Amino acid sequence: MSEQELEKNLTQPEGSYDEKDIQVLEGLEAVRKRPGMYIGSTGPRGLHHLVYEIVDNSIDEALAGFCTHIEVDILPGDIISVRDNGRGIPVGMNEKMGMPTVTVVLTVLHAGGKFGGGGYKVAGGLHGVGSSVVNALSEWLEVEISRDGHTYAQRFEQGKTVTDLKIIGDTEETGTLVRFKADPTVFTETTEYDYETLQKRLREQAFLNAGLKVTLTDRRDEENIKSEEFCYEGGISSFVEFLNKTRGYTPLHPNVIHLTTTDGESVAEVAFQYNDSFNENIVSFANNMNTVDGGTHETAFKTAITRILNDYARRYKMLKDNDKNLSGEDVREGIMAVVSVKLENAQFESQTKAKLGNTSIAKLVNSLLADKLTAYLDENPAVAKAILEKSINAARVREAAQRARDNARNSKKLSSLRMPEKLADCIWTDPERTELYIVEGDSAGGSAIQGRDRNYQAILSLWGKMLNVEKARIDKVYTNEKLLPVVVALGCGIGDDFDISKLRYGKVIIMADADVDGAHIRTLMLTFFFRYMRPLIDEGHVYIAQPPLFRVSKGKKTFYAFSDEERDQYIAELGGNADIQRYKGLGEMDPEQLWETTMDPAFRTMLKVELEDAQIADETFSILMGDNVEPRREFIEKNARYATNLDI
Ligand code: 28F
Repeated sequence: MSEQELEKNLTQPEGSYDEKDIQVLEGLEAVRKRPGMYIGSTGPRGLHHLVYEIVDNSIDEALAGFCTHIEVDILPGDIISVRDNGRGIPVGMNEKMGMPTVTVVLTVLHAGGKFGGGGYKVAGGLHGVGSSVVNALSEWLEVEISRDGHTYAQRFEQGKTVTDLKIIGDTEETGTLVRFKADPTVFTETTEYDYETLQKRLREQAFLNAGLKVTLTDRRDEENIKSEEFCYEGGISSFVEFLNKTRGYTPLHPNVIHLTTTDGESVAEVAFQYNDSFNENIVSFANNMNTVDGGTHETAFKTAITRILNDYARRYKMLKDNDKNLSGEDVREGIMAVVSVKLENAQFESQTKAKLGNTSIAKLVNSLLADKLTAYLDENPAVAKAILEKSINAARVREAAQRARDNARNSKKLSSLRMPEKLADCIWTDPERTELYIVEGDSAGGSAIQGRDRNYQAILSLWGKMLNVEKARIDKVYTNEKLLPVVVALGCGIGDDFDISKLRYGKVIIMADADVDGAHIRTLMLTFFFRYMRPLIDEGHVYIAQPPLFRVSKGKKTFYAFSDEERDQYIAELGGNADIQRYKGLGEMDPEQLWETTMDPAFRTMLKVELEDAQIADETFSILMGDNVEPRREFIEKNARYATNLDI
């Protein structure tokens, strides 16, 4: 399009406000009035969704086969820049709207937004509908289109067009560049991007789009620019390898099993590789969106793989005729799997739009596995053997755990009739009002028993050798001297037997020393709750007590400090030289001090344990508590910023 043509097209008689402009303004207003409807929230999640919406459009251009590289930059001031080398959003005049197509794409609110279960991006590249939403929620947004020998530019502020589309240069390149600054009056909590959050999402998109190159660069600190490139020819097979590697798992068979099939516009693709852990990890996607709550595709995968592995075990006499079938849980022990489906008119359930509802795709996943997994196992007997030996072993252990549970139940160990001798119970019995402090060691336990309010505070002193549940199986839990008392005291069972309605205390508070040993027991206890009593955490019953680190006193005045900074503040307030007592352990505090500083609800500060992202927790537990050292070292180097100056 020539300059003259462009000029001619853009001039609109002054003041000719017509229904098209009103449509644009009403759309903007709708988004700015209820942003949560379009991006989920205006908190950090919603802020990062702005980036995903723009990147998704580049991904669509890649799906259409025209884009091979997407560059995401975080610029100083938390300005986001996304560039793709696709065809470039068309700049021709859209007659109906009386403005260039690119302006329509960026300012007209399209029906069926992402959260309305928007359509599937078919190979033709039905581009996502999020650009106009991002534009509306940005303080400013600039777009540069390279195509037809020119580079065109246009600027918007809070979604309103503030410049005409104009040619700013000539180029042989093609592509789209979008730069935007999130509107701080909308994102009032924060407009600061989290590098790891973007890294996780962009890496995921690179895995899901084999061969697509995605780069992420953080330029916020000019002295320390960080850049990473994600490009995986192996697609979701590489994804499975990555997930096993980052959790420090050792694969049970050398190659990832990768199966795919298409039926018209629908695609079903699975990749999985078993590992030496006892955990089940299945990550599923529909149209490249992570279906955290699963859905028909994931359920179909689980059902099919259980049936096919049982069939194989029977056919090859690995299960005798009178053996019971392997359960879904047995078959999925140690599985690392990615299920990715693409379909038109994807229907998402659950308020977070993270559960796929289409039943048609279940048939496709089922037939994919029935045909191709069976064939694969027949052709790779060594792999089949490795997998089935693990599943059959898991079944044996499950049966042993069942027996241990039954025995435990029969021997009344688990029944609530007899509480552990180490439990100093409280008087009230209403879980809404009672608390259980789980305390490491008898001395701290003693102080807590004396210092507590016995009406509603029960104390369980832990003792004996702790079990690292990450490396153990469920039957070991029933016979572990440190964990069994916790299970009995809480009263709600573990694993499949867990029943939150039987919980005997409303708050379960882990109170351990502020040193490395305390951190260790805290992590082990949290791992135990995470693996065997997950609703306890999900429903917000688990807390971590925060004992003071220092006692600062001078004359009659005494303060308790919970950090180095607080200590120094108190010293200054007391005019310099004060007596400082550093608490090495809870046992050093007398009961009154322990009550005043750590147990009195009127004064104490406690951390409520919430699993913002179960996947991150799962990965963290596996790395920290698992067998392999390498991933743990990487994790600590990456995360433990103060590991060096721990004064042990
Ligand atoms: C950094 C963000 O948004 N890239 C995009 C394209 C390419 C086309 C397109 C987009 C309106 C409804 C047609 C070009 N040539 N990156 C991006 N690249 N949108 S968004 O078309 C949208 C038009 O459908 C494109 C031919 N067909 C499509």
